[in-house]
Amino acid sequence: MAFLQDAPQLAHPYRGDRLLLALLDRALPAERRAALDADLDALGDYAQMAWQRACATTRRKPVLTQWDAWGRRVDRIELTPAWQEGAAMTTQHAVLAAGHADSEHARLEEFARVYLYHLASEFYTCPLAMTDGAATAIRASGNRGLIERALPHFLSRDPATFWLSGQWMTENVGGSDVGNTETIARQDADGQWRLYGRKWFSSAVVGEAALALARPEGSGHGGAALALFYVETMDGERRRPELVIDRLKDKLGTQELPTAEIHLDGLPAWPLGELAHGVRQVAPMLNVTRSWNAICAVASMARAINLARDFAGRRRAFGRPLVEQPLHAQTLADLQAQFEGAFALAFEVAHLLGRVEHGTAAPHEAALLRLLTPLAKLWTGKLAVQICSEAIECFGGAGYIEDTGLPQLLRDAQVYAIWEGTTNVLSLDSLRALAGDGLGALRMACAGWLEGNDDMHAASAIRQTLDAAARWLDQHAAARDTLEAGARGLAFTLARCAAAALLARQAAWSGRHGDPRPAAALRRFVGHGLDRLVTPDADNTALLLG
Ligand code: MFK
Repeated sequence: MAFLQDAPQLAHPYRGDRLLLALLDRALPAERRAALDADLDALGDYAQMAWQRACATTRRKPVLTQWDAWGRRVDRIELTPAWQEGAAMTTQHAVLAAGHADSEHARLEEFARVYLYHLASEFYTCPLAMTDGAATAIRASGNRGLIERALPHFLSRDPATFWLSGQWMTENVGGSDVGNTETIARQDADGQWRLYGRKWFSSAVVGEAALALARPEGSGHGGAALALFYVETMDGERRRPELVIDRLKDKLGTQELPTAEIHLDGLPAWPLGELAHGVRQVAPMLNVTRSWNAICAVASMARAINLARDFAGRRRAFGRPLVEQPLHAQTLADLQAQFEGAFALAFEVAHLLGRVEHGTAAPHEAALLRLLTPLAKLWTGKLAVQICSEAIECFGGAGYIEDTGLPQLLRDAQVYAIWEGTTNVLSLDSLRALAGDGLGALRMACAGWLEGNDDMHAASAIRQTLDAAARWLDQHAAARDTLEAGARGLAFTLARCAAAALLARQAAWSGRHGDPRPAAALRRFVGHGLDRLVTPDADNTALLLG
């Protein structure tokens, strides 16, 4: 028999993930750490099973049937197995409920679950993120009626009572610029608000509720005139007739996720708060879903590296395993160092979110969270594509073949840079955060994270780069177009500085526990450079686009 190559084997996503284990050991009190173990172990088992199942079955997409045989409109969506298992997995392992528990560690404990569940869930985590965001925005609104009505469902630990919520913002006229929203909210004779319009990307159409932006009839143009509404989609077992599914999207990736185009034709709706400033009211939701986006992006990196590293031990070329080939080993180590930085930043956002929500954060940390959330989202979104691309190249031609399961990693990763705001939209959002005291908060935080660090080269590189970023901001603060043109470079620079300082904190802790690997990751990460600042040249840009 001719040579047959062994397939890569997925190491246990929880028990084999030294980063997650070390983070939880460092950050959590012993009793909380121990209580978390059973859920994480089970989610890791599920992830391993789901990977084997995906490798052994032909992939399917959800199917929309709009009409039954007798001409009735039914809009029935048949879901893939992981989606059918989603409510049970979510509630059994308290994926959402954990994040709203009464503890400063609640969000960290939630996002550890999300990290393990995400890929196995086949992006069921997308509507989960929106449900989590909806719970957060409704709580922030202080609307007692909606809090009592919706949160017990969104945070349920029982699949029979669990509800998913969507986030209906995007319309044909605006994905980024939602201030153009055309959906109208009209009050009927009984005082009931009803929504009329078309939503262009609805990823939780199988859910039971949604938060939707709409323009109350007669209010003006622009974002400030929008209001935020809560809607329910079901009437008992049937989808409400005022919600019409036009079609499912045919997407590059996330193909198990039934993303729909929908029409609202008088769907009953309830305002969360005042009938204006809907974008401000939906912001708590956006910041939560952007945190999910960052954690899910690092989950994709972890999966790609997990498989590429396993394969490097199984595959021989030119007389030895790939892992013993100096250039291949160098490539894998570079991926590992970038991943460790991204992991540290994404999970810091998660932990910080819980501490800010719980009221135990230091005074500067609310501004820090406001800045780190877009930074983590935009940087991890881009890095996930790079890492997944490089990792599938580590398999040579096999990485390009569908039924290895590897191309899907890259196709799916592309969504992280687009969902919840593109890299540029998030870079501009980081300018909003910097207009407050974001940079001061970041500098203070980095100083704290560097305490106990003994890598003087790394510490000096971080400080010098933060100084350069501060000078860049001062220099361009008054020239809005220049500031915006350079916003992406600034955001990447700040994200890399934060990640390096967080790696230094982890390296100091791990060093005391006998593990030198985080210190090695820090050296390599800083070696790749922190400064990504650019000096925008408007004349040059105009010539190139002319
Ligand atoms: C598995 C992974 C999980 C991921 C789940 C993915 C689900 C994906 C499905 C989707 O729905 S994707 C679509 C997501 N769409 C977006 O994310 C919209 C992208 N566009 C933006 O984020 C724009 O920046 C934005 C719409 C917010 C701009 O709108 P405006 O109206 O031009 O904003 P403006 O006037 O600057 O801000 C309005 C208010 O909101 C201001 O407050 P004030 O009214 O008090 O002045 C802002 O400060 C505030 N604001 C804006 N962004 C904020 C924020 N506040 C806090 N945090 C933010 N991020």
